[in-house]
Amino acid sequence: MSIIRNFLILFFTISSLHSQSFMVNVPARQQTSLNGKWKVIIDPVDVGIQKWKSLYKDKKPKGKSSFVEYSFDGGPVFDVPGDFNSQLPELKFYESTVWYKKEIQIVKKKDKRLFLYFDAVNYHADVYLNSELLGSHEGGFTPFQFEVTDLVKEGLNSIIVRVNNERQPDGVPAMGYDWINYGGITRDVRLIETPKIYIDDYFIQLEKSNKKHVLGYVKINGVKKPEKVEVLIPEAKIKHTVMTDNKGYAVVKFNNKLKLWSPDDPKLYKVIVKTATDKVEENIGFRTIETKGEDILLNGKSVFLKGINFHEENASRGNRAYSESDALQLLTKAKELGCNFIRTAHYPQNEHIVRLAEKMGFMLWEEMPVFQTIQFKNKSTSKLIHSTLKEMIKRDKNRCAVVIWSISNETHPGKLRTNFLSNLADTCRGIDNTRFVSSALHKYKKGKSVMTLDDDLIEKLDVIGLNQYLGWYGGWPADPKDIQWESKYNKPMIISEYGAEAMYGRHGAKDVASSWSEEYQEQLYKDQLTMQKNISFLRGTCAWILFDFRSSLRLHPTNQNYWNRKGLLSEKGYRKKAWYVLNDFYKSKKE
Ligand code: GCB
Repeated sequence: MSIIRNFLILFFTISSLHSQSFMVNVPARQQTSLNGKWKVIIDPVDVGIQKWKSLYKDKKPKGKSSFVEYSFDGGPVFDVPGDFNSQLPELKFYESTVWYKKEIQIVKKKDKRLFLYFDAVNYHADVYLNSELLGSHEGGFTPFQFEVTDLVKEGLNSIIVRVNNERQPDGVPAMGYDWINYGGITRDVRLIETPKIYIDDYFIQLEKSNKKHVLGYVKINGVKKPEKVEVLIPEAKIKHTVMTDNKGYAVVKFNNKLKLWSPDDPKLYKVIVKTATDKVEENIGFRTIETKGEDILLNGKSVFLKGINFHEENASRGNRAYSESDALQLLTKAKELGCNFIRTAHYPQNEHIVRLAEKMGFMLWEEMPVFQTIQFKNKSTSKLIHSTLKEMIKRDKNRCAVVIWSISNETHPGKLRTNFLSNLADTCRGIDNTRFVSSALHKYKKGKSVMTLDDDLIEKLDVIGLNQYLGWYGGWPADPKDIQWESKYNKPMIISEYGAEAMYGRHGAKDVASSWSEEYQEQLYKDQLTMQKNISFLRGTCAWILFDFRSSLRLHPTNQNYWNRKGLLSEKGYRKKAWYVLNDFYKSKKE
């Protein structure tokens, strides 16, 4: 069975077409939402992809002696966007294939182009239009699109998507990760209409370390000769006009004293990008972020990042977060905690979160799903990591709130990994040098009371990220107030994770980890803050984690029951005692 399966996967990988690179700023585009109800077929052994089954053909019986052993009619209907795991009880931990189908009426327009655009599908998507394969996309947290201008029919069209979320050893992430592998069409789906020549991409941000100079580019799709492009910021009276080259590319650069974005004053300007045939607009902020020795400077001023981690999950519903109101719920709690910084662990989260975070005044650490056991030596994994990095940066590079691109989480030090991630850091800077490159590391030399940073990858990072669970995994090696941290790197460090599990409402001994009590977690936060006070190069912390979250790794029947209980809030949003410890600290800590 597995030989046949591997063959089929190979066959489809070779024969399938890839999705196209997507356009930026889709919320601003003329579009028809394809969200809503989609008919589905649950395919636990992935039989629908086999040639003799060809489920995407959506066959109907013809004549008296014919029958078909599947049908989209009469089966379940799922919400899109939405993970499939939470839409039927029997799919709670499901990791295989679900086929989705939606029919749409299309009126073709002569001067327009049409794109089928998926904000994200977890994990592997094969997309069919009227039973023909448009292409495939791998990776659960970034957008992809297909141009369908010449492929759609006048009238009724059918879209079928095979979604498979089976974890793969060579996938990104790979096998073991501490969250629910929510599969499905987890984010918005859109049919986007553009003019023949349209604005495909632009990068409009301040040049690195320069508070007055905007430096970027615009790319126009569909041009055969130079096109005029205007970048307008009406409030600042900016009208910048450039000509593209023959391929539609133009450098954008101008000087202006714009008011700078910061968490205290998250100023955004309406920016309009215009050509003879197309126009898009969105709110963009401007700021600088740089390091100076062990300091982080935002707009030239030293800043401490008061952070929290969260997953893209609505904990009270127990499913993937997908809407603006989900984003608001997460971000409101982070505000109440006193944060100015969020690590959107462990993958690029949806645009609702990123855009709203910027509006509400949070700096963001955005991370690649390169997690622990990733297979760096595998060629296809390497290719996928690089394409995901490009997709992440492409989508969010105009969000000034994003101050850190994190290239990985807790990968095991070694020559291969360090070389790979060093190259990835270079690639990342090559695409966007206006932000920090970081990584959440987890290996350091543990002495009795002296902890020493020691990971070759740090040489390649602007800011050190460190996950350390002193007091939880392995207990405290010494009294927290006596623990010293040493670094030879002369770089700022952010503690990207620390924490402990506690059941909301459970009370017990503050020095017994297995009590799973609020008191133990509360004491751990006090001890961590005592220890952290002595780290001279610490410029930010990111507690793990805002809400309790669902995880298939957490098996204890009474303490966990498939939940990771490290939340400062229970899944219902009730505050545990540790919340108040961190809240007091953030309130008293100057930025
Ligand atoms: C980690 C991981 C995170 C886990 C967390 C934990 O180091 O980065 O994904 O959820 O620890 O709770 O153990």
